[in-house]
Amino acid sequence: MTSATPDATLSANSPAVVLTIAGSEATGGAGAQADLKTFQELGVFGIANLTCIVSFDPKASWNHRFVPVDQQVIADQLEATTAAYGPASGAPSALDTVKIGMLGSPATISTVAGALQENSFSNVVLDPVLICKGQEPGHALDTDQALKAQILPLATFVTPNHFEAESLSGLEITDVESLKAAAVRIHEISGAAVLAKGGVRLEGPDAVDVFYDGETLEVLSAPKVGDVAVSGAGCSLAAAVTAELAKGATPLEAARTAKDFVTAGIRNRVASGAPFDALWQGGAR
Ligand code: PXL
Repeated sequence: MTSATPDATLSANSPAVVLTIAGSEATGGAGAQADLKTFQELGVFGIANLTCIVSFDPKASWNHRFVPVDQQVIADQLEATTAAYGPASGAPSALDTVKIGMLGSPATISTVAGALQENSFSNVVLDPVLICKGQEPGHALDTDQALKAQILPLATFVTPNHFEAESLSGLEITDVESLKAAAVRIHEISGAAVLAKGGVRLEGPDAVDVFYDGETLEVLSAPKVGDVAVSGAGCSLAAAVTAELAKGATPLEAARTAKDFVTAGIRNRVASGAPFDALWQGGAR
């Protein structure tokens, strides 16, 4: 097999290439499926390398049945993807932007941290999935600690929800002011741009998020659509940030576009028999 050589005729119309390293969520609301749909909708070429498979259990309160992908298989996927599209591949639109979703175990965190270190990507967007909606906080402290120690320092952009922002900052978040303080703290810890999400967890008529990158502190606000969380909102928000960064947006522009994308997707959500409806990535069409 011959290797790909740079081809100028490809460059004009060829999309940016982005990778999500994430879990499969079988019903298609969250995880890698939400990421790929978001990537397609925003006009980038999406790749998913799977870390785990989550299948909710309708016979047991929709609990999360979690199966990790074998470590060697995760490493193989990353090897194939970076060889095909990574900086060393010679591909004209090299893969430079990566999203990290659910990793799920300390072993997977080490495997993924190794791949991030080997391939200096310009943009590493971390959705620090500590727990999923409906799960109990603190069920996997070793995984949470490994994520903070090994992946957070490699992130350039991080999108914690209310619970994750409290966990990463060590601060209690009860209102917009404390959400701002948490975003600043998480930036200080990580050096990353931060989009901290209040979502439906903070009281008031608006779903409020806070962006902070060390210079600009901006409150992003949109009217709440109901008071119940929607599956895939966090994944799609981080995936939209990823797509926009890959297309050349600044972190603040990416955050604003992602917020609008998610708001439209929640307004046009898909009803589900699971406890949460699913965000529709085509909602802004
Ligand atoms: O929404 C967080 C999330 C991310 N990734 C996977 C999930 C979930 C929540 O269910 O299953 C694979």
